[in-house]
Amino acid sequence: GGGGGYTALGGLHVDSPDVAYGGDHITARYEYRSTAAAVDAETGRVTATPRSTVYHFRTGTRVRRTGLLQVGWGGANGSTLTGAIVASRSNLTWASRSQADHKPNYKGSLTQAATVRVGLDADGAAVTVPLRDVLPMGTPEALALGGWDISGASLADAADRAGVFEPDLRRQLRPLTDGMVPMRGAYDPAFIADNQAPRADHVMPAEWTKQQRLDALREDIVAFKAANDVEFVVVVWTANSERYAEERPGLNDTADALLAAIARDEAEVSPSTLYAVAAILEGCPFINGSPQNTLVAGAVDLAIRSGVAVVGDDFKSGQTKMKSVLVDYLIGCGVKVKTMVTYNHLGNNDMYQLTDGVMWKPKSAAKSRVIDDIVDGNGLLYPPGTARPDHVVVVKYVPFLGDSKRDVSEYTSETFMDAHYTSVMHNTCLDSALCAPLILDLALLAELLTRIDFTVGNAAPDADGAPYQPLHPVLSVLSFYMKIPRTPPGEPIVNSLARQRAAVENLLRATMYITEPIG
Ligand code: NAI
Ligand code: DG6
Repeated sequence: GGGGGYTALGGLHVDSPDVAYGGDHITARYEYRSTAAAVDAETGRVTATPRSTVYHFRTGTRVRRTGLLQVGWGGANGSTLTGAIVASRSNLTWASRSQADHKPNYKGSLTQAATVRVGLDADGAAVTVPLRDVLPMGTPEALALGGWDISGASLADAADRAGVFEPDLRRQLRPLTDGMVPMRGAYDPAFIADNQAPRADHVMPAEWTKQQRLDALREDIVAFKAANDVEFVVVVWTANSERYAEERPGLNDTADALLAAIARDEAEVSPSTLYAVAAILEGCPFINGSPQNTLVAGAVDLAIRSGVAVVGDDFKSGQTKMKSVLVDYLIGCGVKVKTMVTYNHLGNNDMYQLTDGVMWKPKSAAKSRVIDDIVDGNGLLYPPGTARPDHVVVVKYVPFLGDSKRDVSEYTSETFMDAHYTSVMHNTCLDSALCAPLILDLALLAELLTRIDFTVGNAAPDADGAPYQPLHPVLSVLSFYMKIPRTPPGEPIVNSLARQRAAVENLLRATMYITEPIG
């Protein structure tokens, strides 16, 4: 390519015999080129055989009127995303100490603020389009907003409590968000830290059984849909990190076992699993933004059986995201990472509840398992059976800092002739400003991805080929957003952020037969 590049904002039309724009659908025939690698067990020699698979994609063009139900709506993430969308709907502007006229925006969101390269124009300049323009996608402002919380604070009070937005913005948001009150939460003190008890003033009656709670959550979803005239709802868990629930055969290993466990009021069915089951039974994609095992095998089984999308686990927002870039860079350059010593300190309610050692366990595990495939992919630096990087993860609660998260990381590596190479990084950002755009993307992309179906093979379905099928309910294509990505059974996990981003982009490109390589 030649002269620079620019972003075109007028939409995208693909002019190809392989792409057809119908009334309700866009269909595309896509040739996917890959390579089969056969390794000779004795010599280790690899035989690479290029192969080509034809896919036919079909994307519904009508964006459904969509609602976003956040579990933990009155938390820092929930109130921050809500405030941003409400501010944008009302074109609010606000002042900070350093700037008089901030305008609402969605920086940090892949769908709203990132671009995709389409190709070169006649002058050799690279043309990009907003990622949201590749396929018909919903807008943040059109999302109907709601959710549950165990705290009865309105979204105006919740934003004050979170202390994320500037006071000027919170003052202007108040009349617009004071009437937004979460639905009462399914609270079980056995699953979150005791230090959350003082805020649990808005909960389902303690004597209710799990089945009653599940039924009530399902009724909440139905009522929300009717009240907001929405036809599609995405449910996102952005409530506190819970402890792990016990997993055992007969309790939660299959869909039937899990439903039976709820019916007999088993203590080990967590609140988050109840929300997940309610969402799945109501046909709503469920996204688990925290690290606990909400999506027990039985919940995943239920999702697959019901054909309802699930995404997990734990939003990958800050330090972990950076780790999956930096380690990829170092190892990708042939540098052997030996130690990663990483610290977080912040003072929001999420961190307060993680001071409980039991609740910290799942978070600690999630933060520690984020580079596995990057290390496994370099058997020169890390031969099988040899030591992996020594990875230390420390977090501390520092109330004065509120939502402002400090992340300090030190990576010590070996490079040429074993010279030591040490890299130190310090990031500061509002924890919720890192996370809110991820929740937004997940809601919009879940709506889009459940409008895409496909078939494999040369014959188009309308020419008696195989019928279209939806994407697998475990939406691993959204791994970009998750610390420990969930994948369909047998599918490997990808941790590298670049590869995860490419997966989103490649799927969108494939549905439109855009063949320009990413770069
Ligand atoms: P927060 O503590 O401000 O909000 C959580 C909300 O959940 C609270 O309002 C609480 O009352 C509510 N809640 C607790 N149990 C509930 C239940 N059973 N039903 C309904 N509501 C319930 O926390 P924040 O900062 O908003 O984070 C939310 C979650 O997102 C946490 O689990 C956190 O670990 C996770 N997360 C956050 C990231 C970030 O960058 N901010 C990144 C990765 C994960
Ligand atoms: C303690 O680090 C608080 C956590 O909730 C994190 O803010 C969250 O998990 C994000 O983690 P990370 O590692 O992506 O910054």
